[in-house]
Amino acid sequence: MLTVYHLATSRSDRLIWLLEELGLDFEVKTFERDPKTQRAPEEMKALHPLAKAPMLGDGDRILIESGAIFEYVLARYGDQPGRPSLAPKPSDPDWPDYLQWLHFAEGSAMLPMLLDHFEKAGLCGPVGSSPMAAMARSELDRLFGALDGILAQQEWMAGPRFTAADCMMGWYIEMIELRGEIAPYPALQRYVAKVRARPAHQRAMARARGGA
Ligand SMILES: N[C@@H](CCC(=O)N[C@@H](CS)C(=O)NCC(=O)O)C(=O)O
Repeated sequence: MLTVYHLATSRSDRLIWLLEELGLDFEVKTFERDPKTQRAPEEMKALHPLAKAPMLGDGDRILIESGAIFEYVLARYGDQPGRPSLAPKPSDPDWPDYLQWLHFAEGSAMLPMLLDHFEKAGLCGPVGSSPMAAMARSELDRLFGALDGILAQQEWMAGPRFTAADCMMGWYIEMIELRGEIAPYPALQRYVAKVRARPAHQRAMARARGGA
């Protein structure tokens, strides 16, 4: 049985979503953030010294790092009869974009969003005073505009069909909406609506928020 060690209100939403899309059996063990630091609680350190969410438990292995966990799940459990194929094959014309967006989500997209978040939370000195603020903002504006342009041309991140790259990037694009910054981007708005209409996404969010 696969176990998602899930930190409430975190990136681990997207792993629960992937497993729901694949129709796999799994359990979710939810941890609350430390109320003072907002960091992962001590109990997660007992599972993995880096205490990062998501963590995936499979037998006696515990893995961290979303992109690696996605590749692991898709390679080991994804390509089986009766399961939707969410990872294009290298011979598929969508494969390069799939691979790029699967890893872009954590490799590049998160950093400016986190910098902006920490800056707004006052962790970089008085709000608006850090040179990082302008850098993060201009990077985010460029990124949101680019994603909007891409999704104005195609249905999903890698092309015409939904792939695991949409679980990685879809969570990020939902963050744009949750931050109240999606209004200038009509294609991103349409994309979020499509993501939220997916039954697997709805089941996943119910589980991530504490349902079964
Ligand atoms: N790139 C990593 C980032 C992991 C990460 O920083 N996760 C956050 C949750 S959104 C976390 O565990 N924060 C708690 C902490 O660092 O103490 C991944 O995608 O798995």
